[in-house]
Amino acid sequence: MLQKVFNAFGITADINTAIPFGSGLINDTWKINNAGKYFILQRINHQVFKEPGAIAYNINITATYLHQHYPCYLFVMPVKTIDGEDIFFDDDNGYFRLSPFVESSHTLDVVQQPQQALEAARQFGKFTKLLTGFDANKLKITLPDFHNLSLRYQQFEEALSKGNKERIQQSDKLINAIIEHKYLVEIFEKIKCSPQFKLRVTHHDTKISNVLFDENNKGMCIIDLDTLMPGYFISDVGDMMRTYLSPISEEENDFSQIAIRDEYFVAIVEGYLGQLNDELSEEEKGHFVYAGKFMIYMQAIRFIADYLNNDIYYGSKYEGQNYVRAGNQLCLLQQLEDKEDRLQQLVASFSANQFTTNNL
Ligand code: GN1
Ligand code: MG
Repeated sequence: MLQKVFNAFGITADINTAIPFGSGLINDTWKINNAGKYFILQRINHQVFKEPGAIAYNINITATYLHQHYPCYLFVMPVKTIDGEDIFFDDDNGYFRLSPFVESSHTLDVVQQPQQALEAARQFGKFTKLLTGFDANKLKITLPDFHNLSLRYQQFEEALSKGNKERIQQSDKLINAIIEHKYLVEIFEKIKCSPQFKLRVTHHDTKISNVLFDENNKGMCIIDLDTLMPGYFISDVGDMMRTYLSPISEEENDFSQIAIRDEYFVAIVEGYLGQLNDELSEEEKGHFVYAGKFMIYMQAIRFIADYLNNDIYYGSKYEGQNYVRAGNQLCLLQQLEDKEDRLQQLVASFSANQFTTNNL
């Protein structure tokens, strides 16, 4: 499968040098050693991203803007094919994109120190901040309604009426927990109508493995711009909370290990507001903890809906994997709710004492 792709990008290395890389659920990723130069090759999941050209378009227009206004900003630009295309399309195997592997960079799969969360939050905040002068509406929508919680809830209801009957019966506890938290959808509905909430350039997938770190463990830049779209800050802050706060991931089935680590929350606040404190409205900052609840809840809905629909989206490596993931996320949501007031106070006091840093 990869030989044609290698040829298209002018990679002369043996295709066996392509090593599967990372742990993403949607795209396939390989690391390639082409005569000592490293690249990251990705096959874009065309079932999910119906218009891969839109991803390339978004990358090109943001790169152009950043290059003009912030020439020192490290932006990992994909490599073109020999024919000058952004993406290689192969009838049999789909869409492929190649990026240089940034020398002396590394990625992390798990957040193990608050400092790593701080660096990551700073990088995601910085990216949105540098693009505040760029009209987010120029971006193409690569995944329609990706973080539209109202629609996700409807999809969950649809799964309840049309999904696997046996699984529906067996999931009643989780289903009820989702229904009991519907107030989170109502808050989202208000956000969508509020002039206090702005649509900005938003990454929409802020997990730690989408940040490049240098040898001194400083954040260098962010990667994986597939879901770069106009969005609300709650998407980026929320997914950081969802994936950095707990010591264990969405895959863990021993829920007793799930916890909200305050010091990681503080790191996210400091990193993100350190960049965007002046840009976010008071109303937005007042929803900082909501951001985490929003993303965790949405992920729980997506996992349980997928389970009820026989795992057609996320797939599963063992029976009940998406059920476990949904339960895990609901447990995390409960823990965040338990600490909500205190965490939101931390945001208020940080925000009041902090000015946005100018050290770009
Ligand atoms: C998917 O493929 P990956 O792991 O980067 C998903 C995210 C979810 C995540 C959960 C396009 O991301 O929204 O948060 O799984 N991406 C898409 O692990 O659906
Ligand atoms: Mg991704």
